[in-house]
Amino acid sequence: MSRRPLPPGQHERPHLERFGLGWFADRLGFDYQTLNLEIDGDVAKVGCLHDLQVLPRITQQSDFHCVTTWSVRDVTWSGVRFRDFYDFCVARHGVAQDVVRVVLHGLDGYRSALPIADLLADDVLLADSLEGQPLPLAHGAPLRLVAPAHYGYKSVKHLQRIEFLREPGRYRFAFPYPQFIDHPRARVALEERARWWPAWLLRPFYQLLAPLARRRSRKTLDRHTDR
Ligand SMILES: Nc1nc2c(c(=O)[nH]1)N[C@H]1C(S)=C(S)[C@@H](COP(=O)(O)O)O[C@H]1N2
Ligand SMILES: [Mo]
Repeated sequence: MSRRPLPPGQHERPHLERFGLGWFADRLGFDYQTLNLEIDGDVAKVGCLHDLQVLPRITQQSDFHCVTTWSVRDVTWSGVRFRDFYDFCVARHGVAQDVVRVVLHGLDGYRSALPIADLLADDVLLADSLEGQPLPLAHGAPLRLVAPAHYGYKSVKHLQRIEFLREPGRYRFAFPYPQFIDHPRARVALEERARWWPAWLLRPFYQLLAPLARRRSRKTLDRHTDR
């Protein structure tokens, strides 16, 4: 396997395990079998996407980096490029020309956002498959974002709604978590872990929290069927 060095402050874990913010870990009671992806915000025509078949499919391997300092190498995802989805939304829903930010909402109530420019990168996917299998509930069924150059908290799972915004000010990070933990770009290579706070200060703090979050995610998943 590849031996490219991991980004600053990251250590390797052997495989992807369900992980997330504690507040949302218990909220797995939604229907994850059917895709009902709302497209709204600054668009001419609000709508809902039920399948991705209209878009070209790709498979891609990438490393996954969580802000709490763990990374997994060579994860294989399939789905559609966000860029192709965006072109579709421009044509079908009339996304405003001057959209700057996109908010991604999960069925568990989680949300995060990225600048549109970051989402149009080659390696950003809307994934419905992991390691050749349909995306399991554990990892974001029915559909999730995968943005490998950004910390995992931008890769929103269980997508329910994609909101295109002209003004970034209208967005607030997943309540009740403080806004400062959500860096507007969260680029892994630049160690943009959070706003204002230096990465060296956050590393040990996050490292301490990671096992707790992992345990909570695993426990709640055990109460639901598909893994
Ligand atoms: N809907 C939703 N998406 C989410 C989260 C969450 O709690 N809810 N957690 C984020 C975080 S912090 C990480 S590291 C990744 C973990 O992805 P995984 O569960 O597939 O390992 O999902 C991200 N997307
Ligand atoms: Mo994370």
